[in-house]
Amino acid sequence: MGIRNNDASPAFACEPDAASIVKDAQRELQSSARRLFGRRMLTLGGLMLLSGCDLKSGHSVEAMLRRVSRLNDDAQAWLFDPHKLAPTYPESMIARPFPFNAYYDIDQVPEVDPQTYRLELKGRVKGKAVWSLAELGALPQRSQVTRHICIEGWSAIGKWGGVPFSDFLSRAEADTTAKYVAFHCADGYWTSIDMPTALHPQTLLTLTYDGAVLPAKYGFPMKLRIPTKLGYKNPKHIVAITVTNEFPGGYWENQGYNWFGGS
Ligand SMILES: Nc1nc2c(c(=O)[nH]1)N[C@H]1C(S)=C(S)[C@@H](COP(=O)(O)O)O[C@H]1N2
Ligand SMILES: [Mo]
Repeated sequence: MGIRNNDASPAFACEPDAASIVKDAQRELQSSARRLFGRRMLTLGGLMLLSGCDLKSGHSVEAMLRRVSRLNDDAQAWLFDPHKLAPTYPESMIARPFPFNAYYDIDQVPEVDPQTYRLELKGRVKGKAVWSLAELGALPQRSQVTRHICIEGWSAIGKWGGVPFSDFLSRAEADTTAKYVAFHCADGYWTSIDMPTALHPQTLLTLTYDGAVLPAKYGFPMKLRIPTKLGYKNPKHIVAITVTNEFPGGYWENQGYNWFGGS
């Protein structure tokens, strides 16, 4: 793991030079294998959060970059292997309150009416094409405590419950040999995933957060929770799911975020 930092790397006791740290980090993350979190993560706060280093407590830039780099390598190992499980955590580690994030402010969160709400299935699907919330709620549910990692430089542990997405796809008689599954959301957001990720045992179509109905800010009525993918691949307020062989892209992906959810 070569850190090409030719400058002396003093341990910053205080007031680190944010610009030079970010520049060093960019250099460190240059190799394609390390572009995991993309340009948008490279703020000082983001680096500090991801590395767990507090520069004010005397960590050197080099030590921080080494930790970011190791985290990227580790994260890639489980982000990209469709068979490997993401870590799960005890409930005592759940972040309270869990952070909200979207491409707009919290006062713009869409209001979805549970009575009239219908989930629409499109594309390469032979089974039931329209689902009410009651019908989704009647399917066998499971919950898991996992870490949500946002490319903007924060992560938090939360508990989501819902229907294993592979079960849902088989009930809906989806063509699981198709390449992609796309998600369209009530707020205009959209994203898409590869079929191996859709079928991953930890990918859940979630209806609850922390044991209660999924709150509006976290994606009512439904969020696809994929602990093996970065935050932007976890669509909230889903209204339509399309199984397709045509590359669907996504809201952030079309603006430069990596489609696979990583490098
Ligand atoms: N519909 C919709 N889903 C979305 C987004 C969004 O703006 N709209 N933002 C994504 C991003 S970037 C993140 S980090 C997570 C945040 O989820 P949270 O509010 O539950 O923390 O939602 C993801 N899913
Ligand atoms: Mo995010």
